[in-house]
Amino acid sequence: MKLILAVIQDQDSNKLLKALVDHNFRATKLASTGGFLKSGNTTFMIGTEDIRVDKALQIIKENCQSRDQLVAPISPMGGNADSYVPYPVEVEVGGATVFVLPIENFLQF
Ligand code: 2BA
Repeated sequence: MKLILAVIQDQDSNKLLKALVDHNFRATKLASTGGFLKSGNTTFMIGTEDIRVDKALQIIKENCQSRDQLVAPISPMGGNADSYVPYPVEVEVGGATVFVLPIENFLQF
């Protein structure tokens, strides 16, 4: 069994959740925050059998798209000086950042 952790953009989360449930995957949706943009994103936890991992990855790939996002200058008053960016920068935020982890035990009580 594997645990898939997928960090995706909020805009894709409902579509992805529906597609996963339609394909009989069990998933948990968590509200998360990206360390770089410091804005909200969504993390999915999907526990599944090894043989279904590729199907889950395919569904994630098909339902999550990358987008360019403009990062506004951050006031040095609002954050620490290390992260101060004096001008707007555009970053491409990926459709999904995915980790596949082995599961030692899966228990439900
Ligand atoms: P954020 O950390 O908010 O990063 C958003 C996007 O900003 C990234 O998109 C990347 O294009 C850019 N970025 C991140 N760190 C950067 C840096 N030090 N310098 C320049 N640009 C930088 P993605 O790479 O597609 O990542 C999207 C989100 O996935 C991230 O949001 C973070 O929440 C998560 N993520 C990405 N890599 C991760 C990792 N190795 N571990 C844990 N979470 C990760």
